[in-house]
Amino acid sequence: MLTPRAQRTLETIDGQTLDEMRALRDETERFMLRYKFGMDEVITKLSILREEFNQTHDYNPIEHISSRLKSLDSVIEKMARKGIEPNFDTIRETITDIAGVRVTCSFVSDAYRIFELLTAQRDIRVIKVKDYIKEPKPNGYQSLHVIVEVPVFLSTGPHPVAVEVQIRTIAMDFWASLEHKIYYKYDRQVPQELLDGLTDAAHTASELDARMERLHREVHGAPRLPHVPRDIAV
Ligand code: 0O2
Repeated sequence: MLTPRAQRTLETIDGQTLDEMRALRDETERFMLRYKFGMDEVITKLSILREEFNQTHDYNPIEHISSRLKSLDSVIEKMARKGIEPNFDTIRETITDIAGVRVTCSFVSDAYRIFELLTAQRDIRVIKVKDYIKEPKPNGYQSLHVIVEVPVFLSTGPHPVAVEVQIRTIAMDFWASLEHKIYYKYDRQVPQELLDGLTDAAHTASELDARMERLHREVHGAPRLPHVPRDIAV
């Protein structure tokens, strides 16, 4: 429902401007849809790996897969924060996390294995890797991030689409979701004591990951996972 002021503003818009607004809306929808398709492709790839592992190796390195498409508001906010030009080409080149997929694994070795299996696929192009497991952020955040490009085949031909994949353990994910909630609860002004507590908890989570993996190996032996052929044929 429009406010009276918005209604009056709308009435002052001439036909040509209205057509331009509609065209912009349609282009924005098409732009966002490509990210959804790219995201769906990556999810399918990961789901296939998960099912195959279950069937063939009787082992499941993936606990959970989730995804999200950045809202238009968040894209605009990031655009403003980065000071980039408001056009689709620049957004495509600069904002590479519009489509996001998160993979939660049981163990750290699984996170790296999934990373290798995904990025070895021939139709995947790795754009950027940020290994916050090897080098955690100062606040303690751990996760393996990779921006991949996948071809989305539309009626107009193939369109490369960037998708951010975050791969982490259950413990890392638990920490990150709590930290995220605290961050927003305090409107980014988190008291130092709480920040210190979070960093400490991140170390505990990391130790837990190491202990759980050691225990797992004691029971099951070193993981008997398949060799990753580079450049897996499609
Ligand atoms: P949301 O809501 O998850 O989308 P860049 O894109 O490279 O210019 P950016 O975005 O800082 O810079 O990249 P980075 O460091 O790879 O972080 C991207 C995403 O990782 C974030 O997206 C978060 O999801 C997650 N992340 C990074 N650092 C932290 C952290 O300290 N705590 C938590 N909880 N998550 C983190 P968004 O866009 O911030 O949020």
